[in-house]
Amino acid sequence: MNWHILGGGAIGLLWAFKLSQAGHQVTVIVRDHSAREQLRANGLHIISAKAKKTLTQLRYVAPSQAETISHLLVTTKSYQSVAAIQQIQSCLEEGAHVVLLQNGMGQHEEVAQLCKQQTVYAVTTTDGAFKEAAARVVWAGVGETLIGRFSGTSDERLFEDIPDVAVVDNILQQLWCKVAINAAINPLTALHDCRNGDLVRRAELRQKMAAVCEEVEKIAAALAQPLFREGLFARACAVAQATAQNYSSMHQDIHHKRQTEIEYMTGFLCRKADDLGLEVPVNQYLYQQVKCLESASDVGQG
Ligand code: KPL
Repeated sequence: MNWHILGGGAIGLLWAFKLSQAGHQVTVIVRDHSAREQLRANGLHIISAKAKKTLTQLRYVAPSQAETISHLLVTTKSYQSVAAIQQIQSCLEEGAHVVLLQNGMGQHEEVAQLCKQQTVYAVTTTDGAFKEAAARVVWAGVGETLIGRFSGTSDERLFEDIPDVAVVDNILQQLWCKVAINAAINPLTALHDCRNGDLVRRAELRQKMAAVCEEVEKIAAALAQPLFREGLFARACAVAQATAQNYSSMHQDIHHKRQTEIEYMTGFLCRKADDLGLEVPVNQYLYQQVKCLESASDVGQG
């Protein structure tokens, strides 16, 4: 297949590597001129526990240089999805496959509205990767990736040739579980400037996380959306414990003065609560506080 990847971050470049290893042709659409030039000049370096590889056969283009697109993988931040797709929309074939591999919820509906002629898929992953430089990606943790159709009619099965990927029928359920965990962990770590593990270790933060989880479960229950059998709080504690030394993605965004994905995590859940007429004061408060942190640190917009 001929894949285009929108977003030259760590996950986008990691997937450029995975798809190309599986024999696909890959073009990465990179907005930033200097990152694009470095990738073209030096190739892409992927460093994992097992191996170091340099890929020189990938193509890197600016959004304005994209050609016809049949398979598009979107790995931008959730809040950039619509604007990024709009930039290349005239290149998207009718019937193309648009795959969203991102944190958060809410952007899938927005993209489905934008891509009515295409089939939209959603993906969640627990792969861990970070960029050491524009053309160097460290694949820190090999995780599991789940993909499922979100809208459209195609029954083409994607990623079957990529290791550690499962095709699922219930991708919405997976997205809900992920967003619930993110809502439990990310805002609290950003506001209290702490590591994930502190949410379990410090009694006052543990209590706050319990309150967040209770509200999120109330929203999910009102939508008949099952979450975790053991309960959201128990699962959130287990995830915070398993990633105790990490700073959450929202903590890192605030630390680096970047826009956060709050609109597509807690914001998404608060909007659902609002539609249902449910009060979720703890989540509303965290949402407002993270927005305040973003404006106080004068974040860059995408
Ligand atoms: O996905 C995460 C994130 O940081 O966005 C968690 C699971 C909270 C791990 O840090």
